[in-house]
Amino acid sequence: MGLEAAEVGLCAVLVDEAAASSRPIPMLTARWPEMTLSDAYTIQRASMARRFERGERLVGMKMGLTSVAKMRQMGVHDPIYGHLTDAMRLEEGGSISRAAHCHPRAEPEICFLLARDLEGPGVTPEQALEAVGEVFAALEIIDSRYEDFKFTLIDVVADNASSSRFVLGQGRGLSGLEIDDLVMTMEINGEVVERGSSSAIYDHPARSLAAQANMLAERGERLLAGQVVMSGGATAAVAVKPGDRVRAVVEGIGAASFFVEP
Ligand code: OOG
Ligand code: MG
Repeated sequence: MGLEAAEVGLCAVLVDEAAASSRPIPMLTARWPEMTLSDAYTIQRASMARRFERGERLVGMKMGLTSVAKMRQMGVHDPIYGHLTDAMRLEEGGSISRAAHCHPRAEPEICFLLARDLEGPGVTPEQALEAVGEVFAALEIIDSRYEDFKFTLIDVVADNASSSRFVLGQGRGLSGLEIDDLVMTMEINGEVVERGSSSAIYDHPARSLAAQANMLAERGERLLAGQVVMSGGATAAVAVKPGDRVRAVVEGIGAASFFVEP
């Protein structure tokens, strides 16, 4: 049992309009308790289709809830994915407006740029790494469209995994770099607010990338050369406020930063 096509369409409008207006909405499952996880991914795609109609372009994907820190913080214990568009990309050092968000939070991540297509099922972390052109220290700005930043697994999937913006630092190749246990920190206004290791990202960020390819295969889709994939927050996310300068540093890779307009 799941939702009718018209209900899927309505849910896509609700999350899309909540994002566009920065006005949080009640969880969709409160109104549609029969919604399935498959419905939620269909809603996610329908909401993305609305963005594409407005001229946004798909530039990649993101994994979420791949670390224990994030699962604990959100009370949701299964990895999920979302879509990233060109409009979500913030240039390194760029600024966001607090008013354009519901309740923004930042989290330190590692991002991959694919040099080759990656198609599941059955992609291993080793195969995933072979498709990578560059890695980046990254920050994700998540902004759940649900009231109080509270959701179930199904709700957060329908809401494109809380995706709002993402920032990439300088990229580098993988040669001479092991990414399984790099120190990752997040600073706000020069103070370290979170510290972790890249091993927190699904045991290994490459395992997250492989999982992204394998999850897409369930819908007959694949990752394409030129796309980016955010592997998931290594630590809990932290709320940001006007005037904050946020910076993530990943050992051996680099740093990414953004600013919240005062
Ligand atoms: C869901 C998205 C999680 C991550 O990196 O774990 C995510 C959320 O926490 O709102 O992006
Ligand atoms: Mg994230």
